[in-house]
Amino acid sequence: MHNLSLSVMFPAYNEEANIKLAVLKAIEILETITDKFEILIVDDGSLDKTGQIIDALAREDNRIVVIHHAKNRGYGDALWTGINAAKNDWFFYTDADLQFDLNDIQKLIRFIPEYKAVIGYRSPRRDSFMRLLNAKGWNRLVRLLFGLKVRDIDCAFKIFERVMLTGLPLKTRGATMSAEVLIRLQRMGIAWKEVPVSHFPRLFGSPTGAKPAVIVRAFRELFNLYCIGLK
Ligand SMILES: Nc1nc2c(ncn2[C@@H]2O[C@H](COP(=O)(O)OP(=O)(O)O)[C@@H](O)[C@H]2O)c(=O)[nH]1
Ligand SMILES: [Mg+2]
Repeated sequence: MHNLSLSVMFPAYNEEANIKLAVLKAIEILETITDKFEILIVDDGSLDKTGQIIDALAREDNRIVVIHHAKNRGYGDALWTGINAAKNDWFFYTDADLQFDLNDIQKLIRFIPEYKAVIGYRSPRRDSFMRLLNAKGWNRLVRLLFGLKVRDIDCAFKIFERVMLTGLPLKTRGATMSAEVLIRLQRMGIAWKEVPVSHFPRLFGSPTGAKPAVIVRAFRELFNLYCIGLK
């Protein structure tokens, strides 16, 4: 599928130890897949050298687009910035921390355009026991409140038809956005395909997904969503 029109996005927050390799690997793999791709990196107010590193990468390669948030605004907000800046037909996003193998994108692409969304699930997920426990609780809660049936809500390895995403009236801007996207698609009757993807322990930098502030915001946004009945 060498004419696949693809936008690949990395949200990045303090990933100076990972981002360059993540992007260079992505380019190497994407070049074998399609002639029409762009890479968007949204630097969400990083305090380390992430911003400088990605600016330098973008200067060398015009397929790389960099967006900086002046301050840290959160995972979902960075994702939303990326979704709206993307120009190609299919929007794929993943993490900038090298916990995924971008080669697995092939496993997702196989199911488009038949499916408008193809989403990975980490099999097995290589995170700490506590993270796995938290994730299990979170998945159960979202299923209970919204009836969302999906194996791994927060797996950052998903591809969507871009215009379908830009059309969603998303209310959340924190980590809950991953859940909100899927809840809305499920309610719209959009079928997706779930595909197992490899996952690796984080070797450099530190995870922020389990920071208390991130968790508190996620619960607040989830309950707000529940209260408004997701309109
Ligand atoms: N935009 C944005 N990205 C973030 C933030 N925190 C983490 N990230 C990025 O999101 C991805 C996953 O973060 P990580 O902390 O590894 O979460 P985990 O894999 O769930 O433990 C990485 O690419 C991070 O750079 C944030 O506050 N804003
Ligand atoms: Mg991670």
